[in-house]
Amino acid sequence: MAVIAPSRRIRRTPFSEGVEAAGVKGYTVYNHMLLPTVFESIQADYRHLKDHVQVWDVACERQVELRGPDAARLMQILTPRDLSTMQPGQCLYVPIVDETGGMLNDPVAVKLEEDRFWISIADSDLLLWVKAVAHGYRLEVSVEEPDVSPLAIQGPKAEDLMARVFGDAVRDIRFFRFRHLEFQGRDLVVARTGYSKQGGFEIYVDGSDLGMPLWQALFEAGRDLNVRAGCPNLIERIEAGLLSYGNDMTRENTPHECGLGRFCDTEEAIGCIGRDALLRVAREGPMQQVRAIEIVGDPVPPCDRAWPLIAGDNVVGQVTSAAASPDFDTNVAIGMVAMTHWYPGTELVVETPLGARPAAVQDRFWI
Ligand code: THG
Repeated sequence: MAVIAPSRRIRRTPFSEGVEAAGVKGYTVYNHMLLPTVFESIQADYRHLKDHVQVWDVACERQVELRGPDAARLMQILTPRDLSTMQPGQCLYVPIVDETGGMLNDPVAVKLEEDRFWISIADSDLLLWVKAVAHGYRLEVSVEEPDVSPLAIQGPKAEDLMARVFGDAVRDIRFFRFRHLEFQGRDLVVARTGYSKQGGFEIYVDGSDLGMPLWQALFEAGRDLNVRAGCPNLIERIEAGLLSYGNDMTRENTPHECGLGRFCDTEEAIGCIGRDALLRVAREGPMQQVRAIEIVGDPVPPCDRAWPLIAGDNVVGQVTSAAASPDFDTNVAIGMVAMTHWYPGTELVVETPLGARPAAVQDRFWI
C-alpha cells in the first residue's frame, strides 16, 4: 500500500517523536490524527502485548470537554445510559445515538467534577454534534477539545510499570475509575481503562509539552520489564470483542444491534436523544446483531470492506473485522448477523477477497 502523505490536516501527537524513534511501521488516521497500527508485526506486537507491557500513543482518542452548570444535563441528553448515579472519579462506556437511534460514537465518558466531563471519543466528529446540541438546547455549558492526549499502558506488567512512575497509588485504582496522580509536579488523570483485555491504564496527558518527558520516563522505568511501544492490536481486540466504530458499527446500527443494549437504560434516560426510537428497539429486539465469527482456513487479509456472509443463496450478514489468531490457531472475526442465522454453531460461507471460506457463528468472543 502507498504511504499517507503528511500534512497539517493529519495531526501529529505529543508522542509522535517517540513513536517514530521506536520504529513505527504503519499508521491509520483516527479523528484526523495519526494512530500507529504496527511496530514489529501485528503478530509479534500481539505476543509482546500478552506477555509484557506496552506504551500506546492513543492521543487520537480526543476529548470533548463539557464544562459549566449544564454539563451533566448535556451529558445525559447525549446518551441513553443512565448517568444519575455516576460519581466524579468514574468512567463509563456510553453509546451516543442520533434521533433515529443510530450510533454516532461509542466513547468513554469521564466525570471529572459535577460540572465537568471528558468524552473520550472514537472515530467520528462528535465535537460538532455536541456543540450543535448544546447550542440548540440553549445550554449553559462550554464544549471544546482541550490539549489532552491519552497515553495507554497495557499488558500484564502495566501495573508494575505504572507504580514505578506514579507510585503504589495506581494499584488501588479500580476498573473504570480514575485518580489524580502527579508527574513532574503536574496533576494527571490516570484511569484503569484501555482498548485491550490484557489490563492496564490510560494517562490523560494534559498539555502537549508533557508528552515526551512522560514517554521517556516510562521507557526508562520499564527497561527490565521489556517495555515497548505498541498500539491497539487488531488480533487481540477481535479476540476480546472490542468493537471499532466505523468498522464494526456505523450510524446505520442501533446500540442493540452492536450488543450495547446493556449500556442503554432507555426507560430511565428521560430526555436523551433517540429515546423514542430506542424504546421501540428495546421492546421489539434487534433483527441483526454483532457476533464472534470463526473463519476456517489460511490467514485472511485485512478486512477493508464488508465481507458478505452467505447461507444458501442469501446474504445473512457481513464480516467487518478479521485477523489470524496465533493463540487460537484460526481466523477470528467480528460480524453482523441476521437473527435467522445468529445462533452459535450456525455454519455460513464468507466471501473474502481470497475467495469463499467456511465460517461459523460462535457463542462468545475468545477472551
Ligand atoms: N479509551 C479511551 N477512549 C477511547 C477508547 C478507549 N475512545 C475510543 C474507543 N476506545 C472507544 N471504544 C471503546 C470500546 C470498548 C471499550 C472502551 C472504549 C471497553 N470495553 C470493555 C469491554 O467491552 O469489555 C468494558 C466495557 C464496560 O464494561 O464498561 O473498555 O479504549 N479513553
